[in-house]
Amino acid sequence: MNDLPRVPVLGVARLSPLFAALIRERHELLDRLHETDPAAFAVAAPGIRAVAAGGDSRVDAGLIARLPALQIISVMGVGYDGIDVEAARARGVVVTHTPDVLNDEVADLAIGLMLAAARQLPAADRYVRSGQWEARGPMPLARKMSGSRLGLVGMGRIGQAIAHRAQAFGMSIAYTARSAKPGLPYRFVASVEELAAGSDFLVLITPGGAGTRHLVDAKVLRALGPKGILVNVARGSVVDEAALVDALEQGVLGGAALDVFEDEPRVPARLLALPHVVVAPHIGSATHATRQAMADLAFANLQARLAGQPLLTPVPECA
Ligand code: 8YV
Repeated sequence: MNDLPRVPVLGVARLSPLFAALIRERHELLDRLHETDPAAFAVAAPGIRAVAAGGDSRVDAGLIARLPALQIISVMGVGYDGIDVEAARARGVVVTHTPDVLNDEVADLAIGLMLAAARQLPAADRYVRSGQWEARGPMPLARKMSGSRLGLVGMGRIGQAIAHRAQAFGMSIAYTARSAKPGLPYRFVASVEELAAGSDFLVLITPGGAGTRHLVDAKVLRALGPKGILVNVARGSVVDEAALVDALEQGVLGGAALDVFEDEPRVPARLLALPHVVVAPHIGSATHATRQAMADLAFANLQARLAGQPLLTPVPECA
């Protein structure tokens, strides 16, 4: 594939610099040209063969329609809910993503957020730094995680990696998914609300998109209850964020640890004002090693398509 000709590749918003660097070595990267210079984009569009995106990028039918020579939308991310896969498929454009290479990383973060929320680690850090330890003595007592009940919303590859880790904490594990996964040693529960009612931690690791929008609503949060902790490492769209803020403010829900939000990078001020909320800036896969592995896989998919070779990891709809 080293002898592939250089082609114009359109980069869309939230493209990783690691993926961008790989593209620049072999191709001409037009980074957000459709947004920054519409006149130049109109000239370049007929020649664009590939779109490079991130897991949280948007590529809609309108953009796809303006790219008549497009062959691939390569997403550096496992999630691709921002991509109009139907519009792409209808045009013979394949969509690829980067599953598996980030399973460990996202699962590690989920466990980290569970511990952070249960043991109040960010608050503990603030307690020492602000001098409160010296001034007031010991911090209020926290919650035990080991041996508690974990409910997983989603039992795909990352969900299974989280469950595997949770077993080492002696947690009892139940999950909900579209259907029960045969062969797994975890209890299947058909509804999210029922799962929440029987969980101390409700961890979300399900794809985003229309099918899961606001799956976690006021009723689910009430079922999780005043001692329950919500952890979201999936997509912000899975949770009704306004209902979450209300539930936390009113003590209907015990706490939350969130890596994703409905309108990233904006996080509601009311959420940030709550002491029993732990927040992170969408860092599920954000380590050097994992982001490089994702970039390498996204680039390999792009090159394979341009060379007419089999794709490594097409999204299921394009497989
Ligand atoms: C990153 C993600 O946001 O994989 C995903 O679906 O959300 C994340 O890993 C992103 O894709 C990095 O480019």
